[in-house]
This record gives sequence, C-alpha cells and structure tokens, in this order.
Amino acid sequence: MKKNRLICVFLLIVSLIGCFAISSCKKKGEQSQGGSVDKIVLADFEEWAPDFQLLRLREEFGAIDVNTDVTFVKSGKQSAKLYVMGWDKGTDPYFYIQTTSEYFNFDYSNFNSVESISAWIYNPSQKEVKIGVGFVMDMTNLTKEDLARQEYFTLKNGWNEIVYRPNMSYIISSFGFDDYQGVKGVYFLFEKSGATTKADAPTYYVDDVVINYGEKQDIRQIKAGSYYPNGYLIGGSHGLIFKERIEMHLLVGKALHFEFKFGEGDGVFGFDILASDWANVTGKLRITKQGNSVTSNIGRIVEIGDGWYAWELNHSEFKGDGAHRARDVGMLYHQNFAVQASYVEIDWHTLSVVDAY
Ligand SMILES: [Ca+2]
Repeated sequence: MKKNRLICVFLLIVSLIGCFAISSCKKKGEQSQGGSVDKIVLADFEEWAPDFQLLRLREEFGAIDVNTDVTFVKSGKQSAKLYVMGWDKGTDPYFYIQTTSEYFNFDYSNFNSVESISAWIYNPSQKEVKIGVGFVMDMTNLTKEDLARQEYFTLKNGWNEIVYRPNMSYIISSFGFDDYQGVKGVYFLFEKSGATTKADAPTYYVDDVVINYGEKQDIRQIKAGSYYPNGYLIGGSHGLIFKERIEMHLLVGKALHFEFKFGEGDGVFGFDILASDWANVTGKLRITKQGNSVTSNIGRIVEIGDGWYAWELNHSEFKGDGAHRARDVGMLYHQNFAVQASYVEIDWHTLSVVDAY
C-alpha cells in the first residue's frame, strides 16, 4: 500500500495522466482474469488518511477510534473501534464511508457493476444487535444526507461478515436517477444505545469494507417513486417535506391522492399529513394491509389493480389549526412510525389533486 502510494506520487510528478493511477492507489483494486477490477477496498483502517479521515458520524453516533488489538482485527494491524451512543431521541445513529473524495482523488460512485458491499464487524457482546446497511445518495448538505433503502443484518457474538447486495433498480428509482452512478457513501446504522459517554457505550469493531464488482446491471425502471423496506422511517431521518408541494388553494373542493403497493404479507405504514406549518397536523395516517384488505384510518383507499392502491383525502378533512389557511401541503413527517411490512412502494409521481369523493 505504502509502496503503491510512492509509485503514484512519482506518476503524478511525471504525468498529469497519472491521475488514473492515483485513483487506483488510494485503495487496492484486485484484478480478475479479464483484467477488470474485482473489488475495491473502501476501508481496511490501516491508515488514518483516508480511511478514518473519510468516516462521517451522524445523529450523535458516538465515537470511532483506531483499534490495534489483534483480537478485533480482520486484516493487517488495525481496525476501527465503534462506540455507539445515539442519544438523539428521534433518529438512529449511523456512520458512513465516502465513496468519493476530491482531496484523495478517487471516485467509486459509479455502481453500474456493483454486486455487493461486504464488511466484517465484530460484536464482543453476547447480545445480538441489528444494524442497517445502505447508501448515502446526496451529501450536498452535511446535515441532510439522503439515505437509500437499507438492509438489516444481525450481529452475533464474534466476527460477522456482512454482505449487502443492493437492488440498484429500486435505489435509483427512489432518487429519480436514470443510471446507477452517484452513490456517495455506504452507511452503517445502529440502534440507539442510550449511552451518553464512551465509557458506557457498547463497542463494535469494523474492518475491510469492500465494494465487490460483478456483471454490469441492467437499468430497470420501477414504477415506484420510493421503496421503503421494513423498519424504514418514511421521510428519512430528518423528516421530509416535498420539494414540490401541493398548493392548498388547488385542493379546495378536491382531494389529495397518491398510489402505493405493499410487499408480501400483512403490514402497516404511515406518517403525518401536514400543511406547510409544522403545527398544522391534519392527522397521523396509518394504512394497513390484512390479508386482501387494505384500509386507512383517515381518507379512503381505492384499489387500482396489480397490487396497487390509491389513498385519497378530501380537502374538507384537512384539520389542524390554520390548515385551511396554509399555503400548501407539506404532506408528511415520520414521527418515528416505521414501515411494518416486507416493503412498501409509494409512487410519489402520482401525488396529485383529484376530484373529491
Ligand atoms: Ca485492517
């Protein structure tokens, strides 16, 4: 690794074209028989820069230290020691590793051929914990990352190999992308421990976070605007207000409408219906699927077919102080109500004003 870096510095000096070599020296790429890169080590934590330097902690995650105790090292001489706190009431703590860095001159954000993300995590406790793994899609505002769907894994005592095989079709559909480029980071989300100091925090160790490449994936358009798996807070960790809200005056005498579909089995999802002011909560929408029956606690459900339903709410049912005076519909805020179903797809492109029922 160190030797590679020296070679890269040399290349930088002799040639501007050397930037290609620079990017490959940031992380090791292993060659397959065809000569293409099989995998990229995103972080093996052997060096402070960039491995630790490019970790981003969110939602009062806690702390991450260098670990040199070989018991908790999977490769080389070091791993990262995680202290998970998360005392923020509303959101689960997570950290992510950037897939791009201008400073370190690499860019692995093209996920066209990504087969999986793998990582080794050591859980020293006998207590099993669940973690979520997913992608950060937008880092333009550091306090407001966009998190793509996550997959959950159980950490048993000892070493656990995590292999996350993302369904890129769903991910790009959620974010309105038309190809698989633009994945800005890989995140690891933990349950809140309630600890407020490092000494009290449960610890884990992570090593060898790797992007594994395979066949180039076909781009498949999914009808859904967003895909929410079990446990997902619709609206994300910071709540969500639509960028293109529906103006209240358009709703007068009409109804609000969007379309959704449940995955296998029974389930529930929901969120708050808001006007533009956070105080103007019309109600806490809960949509429930039991067997072949889909119902909602406010508004009405209309079966569309092919597993898809529409939810509608007449303007006259909008409540909350000043809701009728509000300029527009902010629509939703998660209020900690997570999806309880294999998954829910919501086609946000269908969000519209329709005739009252
Ligand atoms: Ca290591």
